[in-house]
Amino acid sequence: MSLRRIVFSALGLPLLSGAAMAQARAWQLGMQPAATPVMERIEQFHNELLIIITAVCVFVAILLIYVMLRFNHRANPVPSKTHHNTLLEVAWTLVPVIILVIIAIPSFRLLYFEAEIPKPDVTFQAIGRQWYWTYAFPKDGGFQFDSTMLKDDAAARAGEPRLLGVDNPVYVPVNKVVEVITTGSDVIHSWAVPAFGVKMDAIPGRLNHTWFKATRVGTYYGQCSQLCGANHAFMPIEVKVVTQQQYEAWLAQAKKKYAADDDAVRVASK
Ligand SMILES: [Cu+2]
Repeated sequence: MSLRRIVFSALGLPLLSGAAMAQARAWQLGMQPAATPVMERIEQFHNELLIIITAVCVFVAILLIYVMLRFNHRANPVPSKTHHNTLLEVAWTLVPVIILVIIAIPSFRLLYFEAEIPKPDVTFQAIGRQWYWTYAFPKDGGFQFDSTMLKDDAAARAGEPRLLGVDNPVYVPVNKVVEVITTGSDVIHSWAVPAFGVKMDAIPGRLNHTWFKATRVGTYYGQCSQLCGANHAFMPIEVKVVTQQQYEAWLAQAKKKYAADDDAVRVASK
């Protein structure tokens, strides 16, 4: 591994300048580069929290060191019998409350931003199964297909990362609001793509909604994030973010390729 790669990875910088390849990297510190407005805000909130936490830690450390030096047995042989100080007690109750409120306000703002789905341009379903994903496009053509992990040798041949590449990735257009409806067909799974800031449980008998708007063309990887059985670690997610024209071309061929596979979905979407 080159020094440049180690340094870039440690700083969390993408090595590729053009199309993004979003996946975990060796020596990575921090999160994958954000590729959606939601993830950008998560990252910003995370950084703001780090500042607050660091300030609190430094303050408490300074207090501790002061107490250890100023009031140890040698420096202060006769301790005072002071107890109760109303001002101090009110202060050390109120100040943490104020800090928590300062954290809560942007936190709730972010939660609402994630939860309120803008009008979607594209909607697909991600159906978790033991142990692969099925993607359904009930609005854009009424087809569905399975997306299973590539074996090591097939991944190497296809130039896909090991344990993350799939046979049939899901395609979405860039800069468009994509709504993802998740559900499970057997046990609880979770559809999660770190660079999108998306992690939504896929629960049998229930439809969960989430969304993302990828702002950069590229390939984004994720994994099932809910322990779902023996092959939980081997049902990766691969999302190709492409231009609108490329998406429409994919849609046209996907309709032909997959529509005949499942009559039930075709009927349900009519
Ligand atoms: Cu799973």
